[in-house]
Amino acid sequence: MAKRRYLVTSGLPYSNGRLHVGHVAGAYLPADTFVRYLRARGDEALFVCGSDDNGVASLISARKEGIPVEELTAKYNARQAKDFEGLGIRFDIFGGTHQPGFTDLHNRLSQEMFKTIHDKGYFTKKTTKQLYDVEAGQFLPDRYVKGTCYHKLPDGSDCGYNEAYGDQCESCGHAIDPIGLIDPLSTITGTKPEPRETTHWYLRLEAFEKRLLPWLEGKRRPSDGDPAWRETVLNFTLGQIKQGLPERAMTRDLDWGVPVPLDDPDAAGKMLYVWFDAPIGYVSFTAAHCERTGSDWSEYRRWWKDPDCRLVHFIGEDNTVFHALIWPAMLMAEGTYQLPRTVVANSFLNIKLPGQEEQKISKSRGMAIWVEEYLKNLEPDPLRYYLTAISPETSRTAFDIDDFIARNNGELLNALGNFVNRTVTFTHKHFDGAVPDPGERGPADQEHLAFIAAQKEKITACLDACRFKAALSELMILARAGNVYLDLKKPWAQRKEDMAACGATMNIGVQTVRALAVLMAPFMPFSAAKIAGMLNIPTDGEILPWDSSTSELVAGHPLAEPEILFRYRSI
Ligand code: B3M
Ligand code: ZN
Repeated sequence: MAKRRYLVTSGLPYSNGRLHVGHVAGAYLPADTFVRYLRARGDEALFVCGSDDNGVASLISARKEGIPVEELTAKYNARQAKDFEGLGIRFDIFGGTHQPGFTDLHNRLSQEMFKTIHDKGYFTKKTTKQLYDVEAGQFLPDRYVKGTCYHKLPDGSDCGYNEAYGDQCESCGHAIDPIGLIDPLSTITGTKPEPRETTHWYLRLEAFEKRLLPWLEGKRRPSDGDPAWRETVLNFTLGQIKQGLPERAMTRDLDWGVPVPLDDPDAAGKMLYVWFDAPIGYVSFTAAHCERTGSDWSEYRRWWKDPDCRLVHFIGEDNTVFHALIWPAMLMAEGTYQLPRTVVANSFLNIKLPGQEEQKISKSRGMAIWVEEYLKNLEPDPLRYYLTAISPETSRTAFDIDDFIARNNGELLNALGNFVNRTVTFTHKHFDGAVPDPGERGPADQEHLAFIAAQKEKITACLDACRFKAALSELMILARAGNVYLDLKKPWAQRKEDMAACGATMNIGVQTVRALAVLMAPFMPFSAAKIAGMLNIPTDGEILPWDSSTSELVAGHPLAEPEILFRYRSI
């Protein structure tokens, strides 16, 4: 297959907190797995991420922690980068929309895009009343206002829920216009905000409905080898377009962010909406990467504007509207960029502690499994394995501690680790640590080799379709088949009667281990590298070429000493 070129992004984490397993399962691990697979296949891929520093969420957290917002975002940017490193999630660049060394380029590219869209007439300038917190000295973003819901229920009575947020009422489910809330309160200062007039620039999304609709419809069956988009993403976005896309304000009254680049007194002191500049982070970090690797920053065009490059976004499902509607509309409005080829969205992860009900992850209730904590005690691969095995690809799933331990012991240790270990150990003990002669292969041997090839094809097809959970399950079928094959051939008995037959069995055992090492590398890179070490096979950098999964190690090839792959765990 001809070499392809991909730009892969993971949703930019807000730099106002630590990462938990839900984040990892949503936007980061599947993207890393995909990139590793592409590279193993021989494709060119650039993997870009960085923190989402601007916007009000960082300001509020900085206020809570009592530190300047620059310090807060730098702190969490560094901690998140370390978490990713520890999990083997290897971006080519991890930038930040307001990190030293990135801000200038980021602001310039963001402002350029805003200007272009503005000059093409896709913004409406509008003055409206919004809630202003006098004590905090700022307009209140929707999420930072609470009050009593003003909606009527179907039976005509008032909803009256008094904890409704400025964007949505969690009791009756209706969208809320904060200005209509009864007895509004600022969640920042607890004071009553007052309505004040303010001017903003609204992106006219309706102008793109006619282009977005067929573009998204086409993602049910894309051409050119791209995967079909998930139903959840398509149903949601197409539904939104059918309802009509309202215009959305792309500027904010804030003193932290990317300044609005207009020569208009009404724009003074305003910033771009964080969801306007955040996706441009993907572009500005690409440019920063080009600059840092010796070419010119403007080389980002090769990744963003050349139709040969495939842009793939991995995100959490709550970011769907921004990546599959608003961002493509921004790109259409700007006019010189490629549109995303694929948007892969995952649902959320719940948590189930032993003996307790399944719960939503919640920072405030302390209900989360933090990556930092996990990595203090445990290796990355079992987490990568588990999060892929339960991946919330089509709906919410739960991180169940008992299940995590059961799968570690039952699947990684007993099935995969045990197969690799018994094969390498036996070969050391009885064949001087060299791949035995294949001898004459019988039907069971041929069948097993054909099975390896068939599993490789299945795993490949699943990965091409971004169905990571299914791909991993096919991998484990191969690991179990390895054990079944050895149990059937009984090399420990063969050894006593027919050393050549025993060698033929172990030869196939070793070929299976090799296939597993290559095919598991995108999922569990650390363990794959260990197995590659035991098999003494060369890696191209960290890469085990995908097709080497079915090319045989020759008789006489020396193996290295076995190593422990996975450890038994209990609570
Ligand atoms: N910062 C992540 C979130 O909503 C958000 C992603 C931005 S991607 C351009 O949790
Ligand atoms: Zn309500």
